[in-house]
Amino acid sequence: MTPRTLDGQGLTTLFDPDVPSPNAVVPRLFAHERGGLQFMAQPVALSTLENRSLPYRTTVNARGEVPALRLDDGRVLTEVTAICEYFDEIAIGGRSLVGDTAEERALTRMWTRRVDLEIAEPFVAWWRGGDDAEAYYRGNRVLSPAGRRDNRMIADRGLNQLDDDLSGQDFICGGRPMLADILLFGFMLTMQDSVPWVNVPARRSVSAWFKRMSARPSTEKAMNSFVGDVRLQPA
Ligand SMILES: N[C@@H](CCC(=O)N[C@@H](CS)C(=O)NCC(=O)O)C(=O)O
Repeated sequence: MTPRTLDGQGLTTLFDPDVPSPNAVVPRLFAHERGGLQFMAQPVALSTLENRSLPYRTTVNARGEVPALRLDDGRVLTEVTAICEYFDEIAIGGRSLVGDTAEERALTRMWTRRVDLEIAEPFVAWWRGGDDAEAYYRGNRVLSPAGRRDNRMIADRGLNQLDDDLSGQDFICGGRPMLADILLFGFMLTMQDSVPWVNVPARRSVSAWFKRMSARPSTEKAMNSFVGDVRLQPA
């Protein structure tokens, strides 16, 4: 991967928003934790919905969402878990954050899917069901105000379950932070002010895990967008 231009043509380019949105922070955290990566980064003004503009939708992501990773052959990867797994495979050196064996990879994917479906997606959908979200998206997303209460109950239930699952262990898949931790933490970190019920002291294991993740150097770094020629040393 040799960077050649800044316009994202012929390079592996991450389209990264100008603000720390939940989905965008996930590959950022992952890249900082994983290291051994080199790519270009091009900012997208999420704050003014540049991601919904015709040029972005026709040249980068027809779904109008961020982040997106354009590969050097021109194909575009979206879905943060796919981007993270791609980073994991192309990284040089360091240690996989998905797993070193078939069993570890399967367990990481199981937990990643659980925390995404049972917690992250529902609490973001709860926020998206409110008036602030309706005003922000200006009709660019199908929101579900009618399902707001259900989404909160689904996420609360998922968090209660995770509180039990995390009891007696430091991270979701065991001894070190993996993709599942990074996905859920990225969402909780960026949404904690907008969704105040997502991290409460009463869920002691989740709250201790959140503190543990917050203390990692990658957390502060991930609040800033990647820009230009990004080179990360193996972690
Ligand atoms: N399933 C997608 C979701 C991407 C997504 O919803 N991104 C949000 C940012 S957190 C976005 O683009 N929001 C602005 C919009 O929908 O206009 C993924 O995994 O990447």
